[in-house]
Amino acid sequence: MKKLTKWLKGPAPLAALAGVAAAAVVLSVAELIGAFFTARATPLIALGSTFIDFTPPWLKDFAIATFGTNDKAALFVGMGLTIFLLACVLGVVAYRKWALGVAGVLLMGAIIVASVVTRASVKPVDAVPTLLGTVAGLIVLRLLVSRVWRLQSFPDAPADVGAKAPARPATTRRAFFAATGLTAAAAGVAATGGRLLSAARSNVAQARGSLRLPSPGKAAAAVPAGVQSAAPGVTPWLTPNGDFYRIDTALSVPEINADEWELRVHGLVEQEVRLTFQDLLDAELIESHVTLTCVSNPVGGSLAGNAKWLGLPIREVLKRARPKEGADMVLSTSIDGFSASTPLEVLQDDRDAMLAIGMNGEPLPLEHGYPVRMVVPGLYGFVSATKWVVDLEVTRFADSKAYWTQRGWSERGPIKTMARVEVPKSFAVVPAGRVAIGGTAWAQTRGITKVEVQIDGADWAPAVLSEEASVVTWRQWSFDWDAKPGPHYIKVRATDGTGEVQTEKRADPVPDGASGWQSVMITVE
Ligand SMILES: Nc1nc2c(c(=O)[nH]1)N[C@H]1C(S)=C(S)[C@@H](COP(=O)(O)O)O[C@H]1N2
Ligand SMILES: [Mo]
Repeated sequence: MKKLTKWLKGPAPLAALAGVAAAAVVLSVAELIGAFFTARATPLIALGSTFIDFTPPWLKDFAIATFGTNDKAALFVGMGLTIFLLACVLGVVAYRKWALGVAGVLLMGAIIVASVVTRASVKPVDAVPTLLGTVAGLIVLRLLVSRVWRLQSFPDAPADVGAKAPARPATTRRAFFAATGLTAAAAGVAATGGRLLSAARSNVAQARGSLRLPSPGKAAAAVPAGVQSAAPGVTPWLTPNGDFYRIDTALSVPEINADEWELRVHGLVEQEVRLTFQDLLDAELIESHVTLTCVSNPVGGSLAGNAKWLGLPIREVLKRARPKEGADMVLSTSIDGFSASTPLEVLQDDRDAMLAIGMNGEPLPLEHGYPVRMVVPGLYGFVSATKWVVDLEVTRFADSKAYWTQRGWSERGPIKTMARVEVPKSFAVVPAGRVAIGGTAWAQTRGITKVEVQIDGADWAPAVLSEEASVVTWRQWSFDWDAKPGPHYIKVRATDGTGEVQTEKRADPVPDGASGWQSVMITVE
């Protein structure tokens, strides 16, 4: 305790504060200058993205289970804390031994530069914001630390390196705090300015807003009336774009000019093909409702969404490229380096896998892949739904591994049959009498032919199925229940179009999707 008080009264907290102010300068100067460079090349985004790339499957799963789609916010908070602590340490080190402090800052700068230049589609000049930020941070660190050296209250402070002895004009704590405060304020202004500047310089959102989608050559099959569950409170059958789950590794949403977008189709093909956005607009497009599902979705989870997609069947593109004998996979890659391995035959059969440009009648939202993404019925997104797609390589599973496969997930990802209870919610308290139970089930490409409900371990009873729009969309259900007071357990399971009952066997999302029956506990009063 005594030690702590002594430490607090000493120079260390001031030096740590100097370190934090210097770190703020590094980041904010880089942010400001970064407005003129690739967005994904600013230190925080590049470091965070690199961290994500090194994330093992269990940690990704833990992050999604704990923070859901706020996992990115959680990452930023974690990074902020880490940087804060490192900055404190570097400040103290710089105070004690300036040369060591400089070495530490340069090392940090080098790490950030390495993480910037190794990002996909980032040019070496994109290191400039970080380099200038590091220089500015060093200057500020020097200015602030030298003030701590010159505080009279610390007579045993290290010598002011580089200053001509005995020039050590005294300064006051007040002057130190004023200088630090000023630095922090300037960093705040620079960071905000950088944000505003990059927002103003980006016109991709604007271009998307004024883009008019062509009408499809083949319209989507009519959606029958009655696809919606009869139970009130079940999610809408068609997911609005704003509510559609978002899962990706992109800390900063890639901004691609549709005019500059180009897809290269190459690898084991007779004919390399290049497609522009205009080629897509001019092509014979199709529209179709498809339910997307994330492999990380836990039993009963909400990482699934159903939308009407507009796009070009990938089959047509592959026809032009003519895959060679022996090819069995297409590796699709996005502008930011994510990749997915999709079986070649799945992209050639009649399930209408597509290069999508429209979602529910609008151009793709930026965070859902603008201007072009893949949509493949029946496969989890991690092996099929590449957003911001720019490259299709026809290859073989034996020769290439996709992003998540390199990180311990499966190389293929057919969607498992799943039924979910949405009302009543887990741990809900409901009045006795008639209770409407309801939810959604899916088994894309096989379809759902039965959903059954089991209450408190009694016999399985069939639920009422809502209309089926197609085998590649989810299907809703409802179940009327005469609820008696007390605690109750509701279980649900689905049967797919092949007659197979959803497995009871519990599996974690890693490596190829969660399985098991959802069980919901509720209380009836
Ligand atoms: N470029 C890119 N595309 C991606 C991903 C990604 O991380 N980067 N994630 C995939 C995963 S895991 C899923 S589940 C779907 C989610 O699509 P959505 O965000 O539009 O719902 O996108 C897929 N496409
Ligand atoms: Mo996913």
